[in-house]
Formats: sequence, structure tokens, C-alpha cells
Amino acid sequence: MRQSLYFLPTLKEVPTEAQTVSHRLMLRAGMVRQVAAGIYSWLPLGQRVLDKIADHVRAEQVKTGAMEIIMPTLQPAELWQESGRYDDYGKEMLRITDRHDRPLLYGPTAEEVVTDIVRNSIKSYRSLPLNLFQIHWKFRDEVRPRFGVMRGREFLMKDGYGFDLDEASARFTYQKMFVSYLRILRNLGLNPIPLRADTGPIGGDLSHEFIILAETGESQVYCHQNYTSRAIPDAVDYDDQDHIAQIVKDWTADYAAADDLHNPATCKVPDHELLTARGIEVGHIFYFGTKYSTPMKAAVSTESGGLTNLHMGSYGIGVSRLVGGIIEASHDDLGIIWPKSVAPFQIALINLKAGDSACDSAANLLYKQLTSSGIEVLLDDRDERAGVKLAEADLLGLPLRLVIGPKGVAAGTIEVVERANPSNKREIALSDALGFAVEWVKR
Ligand code: 5CA
Repeated sequence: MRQSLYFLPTLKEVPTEAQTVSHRLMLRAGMVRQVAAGIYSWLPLGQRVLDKIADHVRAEQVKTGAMEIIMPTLQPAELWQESGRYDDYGKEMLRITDRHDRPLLYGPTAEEVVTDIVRNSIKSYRSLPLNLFQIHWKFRDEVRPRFGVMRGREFLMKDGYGFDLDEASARFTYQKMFVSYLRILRNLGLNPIPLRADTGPIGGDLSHEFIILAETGESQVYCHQNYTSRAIPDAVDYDDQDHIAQIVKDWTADYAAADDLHNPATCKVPDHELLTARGIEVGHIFYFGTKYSTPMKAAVSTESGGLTNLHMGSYGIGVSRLVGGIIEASHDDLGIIWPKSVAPFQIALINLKAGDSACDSAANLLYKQLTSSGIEVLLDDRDERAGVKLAEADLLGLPLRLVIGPKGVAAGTIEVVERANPSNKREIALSDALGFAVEWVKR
């Protein structure tokens, strides 16, 4: 992409309304714009990151056997009256009336809609287990939307729903999701900490939150320090029930709790081993048995000829919240430092002297070569001062920077620097730049 043609409205001034680093950087880097309190438009650079995160989530969920669907954002009130949640949900639910005076709502979650689909489509135990997920917008009329996309009113969530014949099978589904969440967050360059959690309005008796540590996190976290260094397997066979159970066991062996469940009197971790920190909840998983299937009559025939209500769980990841969360975890004074796995472009190719014919032709050639090798490159071909370009590259935080300038071009060299490691600047031969970049991106 040529920056001269790219819609990238960066801001020089620090927006005063933004209280957290990620919110400030997302506004300054031209990723999002606020439309109303807690409601954002995603501009091209932000949209690319959102897509990358969604792709990681999708890839790892599909490995577990889960299937992607898409359900509407607007839902009929009747389904929620059937489950009994319509009145309970309170003011967070945005209620709407259509032209025929039928009550609708903008879905804050989709247990009811998905249960309705499944009860109408599945009659036999042979169709189970079934796991359906979507990556779609939710609306919760939060009293205090804040921290930009981290606590929005409209936000993008991966919401998955497991349907099983019995509790044992549903608990295995829960464990697969637990492991899948560890892997997704690791693949996004994060260190997840699973906390035993309260189930709130979703219900059920088994629930874990997945937290990443950040100073501006809304949750207070108490956990054994082991959690910051525990290994996540590189690959997992999701059919291997024993291995999945073992990973969950390892990951829940030590103490980890949020504020509401932490009790200093009963917590046995010695003080010097207890990590007390702030965290951001980026995922939440629930097993709630037949809480929805009973009132909504979602049942299947069993092998012995009877009928049984489905056992269910639901599995959420805050896709848009993760964009802010990743920035909170990875930035410096100058700007964002994107992990390679979610960077909107892999390479910032900077032409320091656009208009100079030697610089232009070197930059254009390398740009063409890189893009035809399948690498995502943002070429800064604008007629701007060198200092402005370099400062903006720091702000945008693309992982690898290649800088072409008149002196280098004359000497046949190009400057290479990693955003995460700015002190390690070096010159390489211009003729080696393509090979170097291709290898670097693969690493
Ligand atoms: N039905 C279940 C799972 S599908 C559910 O709704 N769970 S949840 O309420 O915990 O939300 C799942 C995830 O969505 C949270 O872990 C969080 O990462 C994200 N999330 C929740 N509320 C917001 C919000 N207001 N803004 C941004 N992300 C949010």
C-alpha cells in the first residue's frame, strides 16, 4: 500500500479525551474514530488489525471442530422471554421496537438465538457434540463506556456455543475451549492468565476468565507468579482427551483469582510468590449445563430412546478489546510496537526523499518485489520531511522498517531496523534487502 493514497488520518496532538495509552495511540495512529460514546468506526489500519485477530481466533477454533456461522445483531424479545433473561438483563440491553410494534433487542450475546437454531435442527444424540461460533458485533449499553475500544458499547466478540449430550462431554468441550484460548492468546503474542470467575448474567457453575496483564486493566488479579512463565504447547491434538485434560490441570493447579473471588485469609500462596497486578479480561468461558435448554426445550433423543436436554457452554473472546489490550501490552513512548502476528502491515518501507529519482526508483522496485512475494508493505512515498516520516513510523509501529535515502542509494545500501529493537539499526546492501525481508517475515 502506498501511504500517499492510504486513508490514514494520524493526529499529532494527544487527544485529551483518551485516558489510556491504547486509546490515545489508536486515535493518533488513525485506527479508529469515535462516533458516539463507546461506539467507534474502524478506519483501514484498525480494520486490518481487527481482521488479523479474528483470523487467529478462527483458525484455532476451527481446529477444535467448532464451525463458524453468523447470526443477526437484532434479536426478537420473545426468545429472551422464553429463556427468562429478558427482564433480568436490565439496562445494558438496548431494546428496540420495529414498525409493527414488535419488541427487538440488539444482541449483547446470543445463547437464545443459537439455542433456537439448534433445537429446531437437531433431534438425535447422533448429531452431537456440536460447537458453533460467530465473530460479530454486540451491543451492551454500558453505564460508563471507557478506555476506547476496551469497554465499548458496540464491540466485536467471538462468541461460541457448545452443545453436548451430557455433562462429561460438555466438560470436555469446555476443556478444549480452555486450551484453544491459551493457544489463541499465545499466537497473538500475549501471556494469558486463566482465573476462576463468577458467571454473572450468563449463568452456570463453571467459568474462567482469560486475563492479560496491563497497568490500566480494570480487574485486580492475584495469582501465583508461575503463571507468567508457564509453557503453552506449540500444537495440540484436540481429540486427545487425556492431553487436553492434563493441560487444563497444569494451568489450574496454582492459585489465580480476580478481586471478587480472592480472599487473603484463605489464599495459601506465600506473599513473595503471589503476583498482585492489574489485568484486562480478554476472554471468558462458561459451562452452564441445561440453564437455557430446559426453559427453551432444546432436547435430543438418547441412544436408549429417551429425551434429554442439551448441555451447553458459551465461549467469548473480545476481538475489538484485544486490539487495545495488545497495544497496552506492547508500546513505548514513541508509539505502538505490533507483534508480527497482528501487525496491519509487516514492513514500513520509507522513502526519505520522495521526488528524488534514484530514491524513487529504488523504493518502487523494492516495494513491487516485496508485495509480489506476498509481504504486506506500507510504502511511505509522501512528500514529507524525513523527521515526520520517521516519527510517524514509530507511532504506527510496523515490525520491520526499511529506510531508503539518497546517501544509501548512492552507496547501494538500505537501513534496516526492527521496531521492537530500535538500537539495533544497520545498513545492508540494497541488493540483499528483498532476501533479508522475506526471511525476516518468515522467522
Ligand atoms: N455469552 C458469553 C460468552 S460467548 C459472554 O457474553 N461472555 S462475556 O460477557 O464475558 O463477554 C465475552 C468477552 O467479550 C469478554 O471477555 C470481553 O473480552 C468482551 N467484552 C465484554 N464486554 C465488552 C465491552 N463492553 N467492550 C469490549 N469488549 C467487551
